[in-house]
Amino acid sequence: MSRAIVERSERPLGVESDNMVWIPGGTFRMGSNDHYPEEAPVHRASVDGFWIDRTPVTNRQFKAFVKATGHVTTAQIVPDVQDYPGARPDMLYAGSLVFTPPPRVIDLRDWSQWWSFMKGADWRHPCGPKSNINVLDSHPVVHVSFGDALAYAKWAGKDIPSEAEWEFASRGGLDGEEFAWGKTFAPGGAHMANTWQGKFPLQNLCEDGFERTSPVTAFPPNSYGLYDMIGNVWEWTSDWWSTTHEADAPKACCVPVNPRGGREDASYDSCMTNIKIPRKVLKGGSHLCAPNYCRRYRPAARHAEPIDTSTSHVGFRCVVRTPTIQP
Ligand SMILES: [Ca+2]
Ligand SMILES: [Ca+2]
Repeated sequence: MSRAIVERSERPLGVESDNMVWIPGGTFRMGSNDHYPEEAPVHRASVDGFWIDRTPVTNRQFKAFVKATGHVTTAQIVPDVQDYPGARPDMLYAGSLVFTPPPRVIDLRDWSQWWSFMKGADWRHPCGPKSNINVLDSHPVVHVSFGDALAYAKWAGKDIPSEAEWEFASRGGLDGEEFAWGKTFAPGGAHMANTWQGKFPLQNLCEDGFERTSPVTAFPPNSYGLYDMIGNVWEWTSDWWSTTHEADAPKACCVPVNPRGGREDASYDSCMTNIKIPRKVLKGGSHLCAPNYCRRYRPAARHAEPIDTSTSHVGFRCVVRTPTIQP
């Protein structure tokens, strides 16, 4: 299982943390033809080797970053009306999207029933102004926009993974498999990731032990030794959103190397005509992914997120692409 893991003996320049894993480069089948249309078509992609954080960035780590830099997150800043033409003035306050189970659901397509833009919700107050992270040091940081994630990465001497890097790492060498751990969602009945059991969004059975986020090593790692690639929190990638993947290359020689996703100007939400915020690709699903609503607890799954948006179920992890030091 650990054949592909190179640890402490070969550390890249500039990386001081032990909490990264070397992912050898390779060619893999990216995407899936068996689920949502945005995951198709399956196509070959190649990535060079890179280091990736073993876990999502935790509250403990983000706290150190904020302490060192004084960084103020997007959720803590009152939005500028010029950036949001047509927005209601009473909605322009500092806050973030918090999952709030509704008393009933009329239409599962209307996510505003369970997402509330809550004043005072931010990374230190994940469930709103009266909540805190006092016992959540080892949980993933949430309520971070793409800019917040990138600022952390730069401070740490790292970067945000591309979608191809993220998906390659999440597969753990199990090329083309449905799940990051193999063919079966819960092998032998064991939960391999923090997802949602029961009928979303009204009934959370918590059979995996967690209603919301979980400590980042609570579930088994994949074959590369990476925790929480699937579930717990969605993770930012640096690629602009595209509604489908490119077609598979006709010949092996033409397989894209280190592909970088779509174009910024094609990433906008076509349903939002007055506000143009580009969108990045999120990967891995979260603790809110449920069989009846969002079966995105798979490496191929992807989701579009505006770069200024933060929520209680989105976090990130970082990569480093510098070569290794030869021992
Ligand atoms: Ca759960
Ligand atoms: Ca995750």
